[in-house]
Amino acid sequence: MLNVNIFCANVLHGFSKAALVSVVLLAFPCSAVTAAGKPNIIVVLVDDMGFSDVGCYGSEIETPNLDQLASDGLRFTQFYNSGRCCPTRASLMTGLHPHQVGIGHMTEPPEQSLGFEGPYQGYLNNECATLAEVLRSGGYHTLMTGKWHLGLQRRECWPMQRGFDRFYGGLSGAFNYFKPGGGRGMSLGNDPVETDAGFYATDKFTDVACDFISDACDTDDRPFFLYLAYNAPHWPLNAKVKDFEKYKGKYTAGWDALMKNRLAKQVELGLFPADTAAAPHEGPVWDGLNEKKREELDAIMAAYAGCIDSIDQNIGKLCDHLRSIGQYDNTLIMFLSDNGACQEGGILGQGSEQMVKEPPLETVAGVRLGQAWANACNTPFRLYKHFVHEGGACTPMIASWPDGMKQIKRGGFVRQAAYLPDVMATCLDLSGAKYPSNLPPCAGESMVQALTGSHDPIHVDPVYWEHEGNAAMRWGNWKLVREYKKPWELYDMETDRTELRDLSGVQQDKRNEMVKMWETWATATQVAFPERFNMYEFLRKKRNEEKQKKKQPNKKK
Ligand SMILES: [Ca+2]
Repeated sequence: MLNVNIFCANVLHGFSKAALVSVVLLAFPCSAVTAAGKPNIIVVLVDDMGFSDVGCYGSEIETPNLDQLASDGLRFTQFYNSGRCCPTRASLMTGLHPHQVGIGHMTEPPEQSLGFEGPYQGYLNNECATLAEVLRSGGYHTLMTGKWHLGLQRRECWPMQRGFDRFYGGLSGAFNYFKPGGGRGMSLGNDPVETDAGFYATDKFTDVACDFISDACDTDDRPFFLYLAYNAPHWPLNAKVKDFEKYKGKYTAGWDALMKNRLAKQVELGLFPADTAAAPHEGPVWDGLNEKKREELDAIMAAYAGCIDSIDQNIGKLCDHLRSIGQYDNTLIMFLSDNGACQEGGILGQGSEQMVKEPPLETVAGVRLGQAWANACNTPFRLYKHFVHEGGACTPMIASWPDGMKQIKRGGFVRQAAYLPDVMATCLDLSGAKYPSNLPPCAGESMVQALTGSHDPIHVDPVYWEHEGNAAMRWGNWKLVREYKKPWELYDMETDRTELRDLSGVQQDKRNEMVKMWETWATATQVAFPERFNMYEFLRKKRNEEKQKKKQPNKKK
């Protein structure tokens, strides 16, 4: 539990020490002071953004507002998500592993139910509590805008039924930024709503979030929890033309140059030691591509950069709003991405300048980043979305809370490893809310000590991941990791953050010990292994079987 003195100091900021003591003693029972001093909590989740894509993590993309947030707070150097949209949301929202809450692989698609129950059912089960449910019980207003993606077909899984007082956004996964459609529209509360002509998802989610915050603060003195889940920069990469134009022509030197510049900036920022070796780019060689292709690739990357620039503009708008109503200093803002940059869409992605300027609407078709750029966006790490190597599952994580961080030097780094369930543990710690005793225990540890200056490890016990057969475990500086059907690899993260020197051969005892531990965890967590469960493979098989049935005429006796 956070020290009550910090809360008292927050509430009574500006009073003399003597006055403070007498006010506390005379006017408030201490519990009331504690309640009034609880910080607001905002979790901003972005979608498919790579490790090196914001300025304060090495990017050339202009993100002055996120950089300011980092200057006002701390940046985590080893914060892990779950490598993919749905499992990350499931774990972030519940403080548990995705398999424990029914989203062991993905959320069922809008048009189709999977037809079974269990760890891979594809929607949030009742064996968990959401951040909103927990924080509401702790006296918070609970607000959400943006992408939900934890169960579309079942009303009982929607935000309003899972603890949120107010919701505006998309219940599904990917959607169009300008004109969502095709079964992937917007809802207000529980009701579908049309979008205006000027709709742009990133702007709208922020504007509505600011309105929700104002309404909550006008209602009473209770703190608020906001979950702001942008769909950007997920495909289709619907950048506004002005944001796209700002970056058009800046990527003509290709991915190797981008990686080199970003790593140099990361070293300069102090994120990584100077001798850090970046994982090599998987290719193809930029100069081997023809000029037209390179132009297209420049446009694709500029569209992606434009989407991130727009996120940053909106973070600026959100922070300005908080300042204008006097809530910025006592708000813990956590900013992170749900997985590494996204390679879906082929090696070279999809799209062109024309497609950016005349985007298809009411569809998820459009510009996609592709593997070669995604690889570079996760500099200096290996792999991308879907994987739990560092490029897939390590995210920028900025945490700002000026009132709570008064005693520390802000603008620096939290170098301890942490992961998604820690957000629930932190919220419990800060809010004093009770976690339901009839549910599986929260899988996270509170980050409050780390946020207030401690360098002690957040995790002493190991933490684990699995997503479509890709698997990992972190235990101190050791990381055990594998791709589906490939051998386990073992890395010393203290000396080899970029996973380039596999020690599984020379440290066989350590490898074997950790494999055994991972398997014990996986069995207890109902993870499908060694054969994975993959929802898309399952649906394909089901469709083929149905086709076969239709082909065979009914033989009557
Ligand atoms: Ca994602």
